Amino acid sequence: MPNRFLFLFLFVFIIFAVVGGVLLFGQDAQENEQSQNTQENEQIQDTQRPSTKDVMPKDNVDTYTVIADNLEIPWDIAFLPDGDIVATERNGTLSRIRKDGTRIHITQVGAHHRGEGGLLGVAIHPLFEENNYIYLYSTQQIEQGTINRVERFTLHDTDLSNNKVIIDTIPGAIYHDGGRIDFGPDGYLYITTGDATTPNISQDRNSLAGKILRVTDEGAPAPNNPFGSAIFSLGHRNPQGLAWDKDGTLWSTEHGRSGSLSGLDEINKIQPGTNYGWPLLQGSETESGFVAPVLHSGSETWAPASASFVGDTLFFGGLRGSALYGYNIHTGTLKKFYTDTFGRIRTVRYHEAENALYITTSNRDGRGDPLLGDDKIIKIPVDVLSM
Ligand SMILES: [Ca+2]
Repeated sequence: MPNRFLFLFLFVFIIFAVVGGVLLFGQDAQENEQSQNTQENEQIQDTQRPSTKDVMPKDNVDTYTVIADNLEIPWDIAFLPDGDIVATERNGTLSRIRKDGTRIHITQVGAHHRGEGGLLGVAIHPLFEENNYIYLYSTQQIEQGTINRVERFTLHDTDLSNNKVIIDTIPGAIYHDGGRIDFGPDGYLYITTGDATTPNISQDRNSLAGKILRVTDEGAPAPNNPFGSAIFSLGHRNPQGLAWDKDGTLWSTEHGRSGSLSGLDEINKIQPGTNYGWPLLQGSETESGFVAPVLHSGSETWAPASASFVGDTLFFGGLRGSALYGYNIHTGTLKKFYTDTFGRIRTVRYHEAENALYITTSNRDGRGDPLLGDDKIIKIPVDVLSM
């Protein structure tokens, strides 16, 4: 019965095609799917794979304060000079949280909220007290397709106005939209962009995707950028965290590959003009002209999000890892705090005057199990985090 064989052949072919498709294009799965110890993963692991120490801060119950709750996928927060907090939610909500916890709706930013896109990063100008400048990163749907954009506004109390586009048409997609923005110690604005599900674009110096960008507060390429464009570094998959150590060196967290081979999340030390490998090199694979991460997660998946330095420790949120991670850049120790306590953790911002970390949960993004009152902004005193 040749028809039967043909059917069987077609069936097997379709199964292989589907599995192959998931491996190649399962971008969404980075935070979602269970990783497997496949042969390929075993081969790629090496000395850089950390041994994660699980640490529960002493007297866990009293170690934190919920600053705000019932948010929907808070994506980023920033501290205003007067002590208030500005928070973005991915659906476009921008709000201001007073020191007493009162939350005031500023506006609904027109953003294309789909998949990992929407209203993402927020940054406050270092001279906010003089110019009231605030910067927002959002996904937009335009005639040519999905893009990401950084805009500058002025914020007077809860009045947002004077919109100016700083950088436009960063390639966007349903996944891998980058989105973190922050001012560096050099006074320039740094922007992370994802590969927008087109991996090779990260190697293309003519594209803003899969990069870390550096621009002036007006959006022009920073004067001493390596290629005379907005690009600061390249070869990134989906960098999500930006933080500067006390020497002023930039560090970034980045999501590794997804699908059933999920893992190889990275911590990179960022130097101008440097190529971090994606999609040509992964894990600690090396080749002349590329730089491997300082640390990667091996077959584990952290799905690392926003990051902040406290002394020598780079703290970062883990989405899939459902923990607050601390990596000491001098000792090389990686510790996990509050594992499975708050669920998925996205934002981590250090408040120097309070010596506290502010973190946000991301349990309502369709990939977690919302807890009572989710999502939340939570304050953790640094003293309870023993590094
Ligand atoms: Ca890399």
